[in-house]
Amino acid sequence: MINLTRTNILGQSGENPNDALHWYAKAIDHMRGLDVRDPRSWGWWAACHQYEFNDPDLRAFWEATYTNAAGKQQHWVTGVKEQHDTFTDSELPYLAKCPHGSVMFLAWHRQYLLSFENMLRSIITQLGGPADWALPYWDYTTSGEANMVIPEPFLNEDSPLFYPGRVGGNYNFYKQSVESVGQVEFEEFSTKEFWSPNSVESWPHDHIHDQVGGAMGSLPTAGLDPLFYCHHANIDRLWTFWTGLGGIVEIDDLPHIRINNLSSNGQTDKMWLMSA
Ligand SMILES: [Cu+2]
Repeated sequence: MINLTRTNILGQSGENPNDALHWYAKAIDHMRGLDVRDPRSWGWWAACHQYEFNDPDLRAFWEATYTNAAGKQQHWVTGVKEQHDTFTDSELPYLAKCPHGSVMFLAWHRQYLLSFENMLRSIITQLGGPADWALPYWDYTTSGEANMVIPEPFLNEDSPLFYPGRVGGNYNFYKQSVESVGQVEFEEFSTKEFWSPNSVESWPHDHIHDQVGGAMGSLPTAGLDPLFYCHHANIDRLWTFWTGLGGIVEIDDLPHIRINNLSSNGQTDKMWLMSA
């Protein structure tokens, strides 16, 4: 069995083939060239989370361009048409599934990241990368000041890790983030009655989204920014920490409708597994 370990992006330049970040960038570069309806494309995974092609401001992120290695302007996501023409009816059940503000927030993103990571690993091994590749995480909580800004490799406009329109800033999240990983009941730790302060979803999750800004600042575009997946890898890591702290899990009194929604809404890993 292969051991898969997610690594901290701190100290990874993206230039060193021994770094997870290096192969992350290579996979992104490969995925960008594929049509949004291809489950191996960058756009598909962003759309799996959420999408919106009608609003002109949001659409601009889906239509952002970059200069490819040959010096030609190319779209990050190709194949975006009108809102109702982009995907077929059989594809729609797998898209726009992010359950923010619900008790499924952490679990859904955990499976989403795992499936995304498996997909990228299959691309990375095809590109000659390591068979034990795992998603690197952005630890703005415990790595000190250097990780509380947008990490350097993501700022290089020539890198596939770049995405236009980020606002930047300095996120002094250490104290608040660690405070949120406490011994509280799961729903309180996770969402605390939908977005109120001091749940892992509102702080640091939402604050990182808002303060990075650009595509990361809106739900229907967040998955377009390569930093998004490193952010969520850290949120998933906080959940693991919380579990290790002996977090109290009481699921008996959860409304059944939420659990039922998970399967009846098509929020299964069928498509993700098929595509991995
Ligand atoms: Cu989400």
